Amino acid sequence: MTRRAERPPRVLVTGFEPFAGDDVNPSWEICRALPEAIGHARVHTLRVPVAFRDAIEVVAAEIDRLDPLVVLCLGLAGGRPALSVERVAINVDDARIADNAGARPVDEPVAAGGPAAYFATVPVKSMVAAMREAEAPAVLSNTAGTFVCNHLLYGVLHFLAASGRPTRAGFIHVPWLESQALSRPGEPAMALATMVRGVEAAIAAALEGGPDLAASEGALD
Ligand code: PCA
Repeated sequence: MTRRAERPPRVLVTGFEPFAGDDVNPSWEICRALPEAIGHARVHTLRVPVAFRDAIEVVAAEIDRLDPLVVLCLGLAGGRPALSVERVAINVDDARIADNAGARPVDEPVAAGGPAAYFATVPVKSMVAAMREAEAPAVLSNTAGTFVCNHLLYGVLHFLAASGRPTRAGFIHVPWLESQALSRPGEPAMALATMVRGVEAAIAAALEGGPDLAASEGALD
């Protein structure tokens, strides 16, 4: 009798194309710098358009193709000083600027009739702790904003809930790259190597599974 070799688990990591006039997006630069494997999992990366609807469609199609254990989406949050693991996605699009396809929805639901919010299904506090352990400044964030990043996290969680897949999904917002901060004096930035180290540690923690760490990361504001 021949035994079929166990297929290694997969992790899908997505990054966004540049937007808002920038020529680089650190979220995709991180994807490009990740190793081919983290622990036992093979790493697959995907570059996602900064476009409402399309962003969800391309990631959902890749989830269907790969059947990953974990999906981790990355996006830029210029002005934040640390890697921010998002706890929640809300069912609203409220765009301050147009997306790369020219769409600028105001107070539209991501999914009509969907729940008001979804919690990320990765262990967010374990991920924050793992990133700090790897000496990458990290925080837990309670808002992913109301632009394409929140839209994508909500859409992926909504898609996974409907599909019944056990895939866990989460989102990390990242700061400006140091090169981007040169033209933005006083703005916080982080070296690409630090971001990559932190994201690798977060992925390893997300792949471990198990219950989340019961440590307070609460905020008063
Ligand atoms: N950041 C934007 C969308 C793409 C990106 O990298 C956001 O935070 O919504």
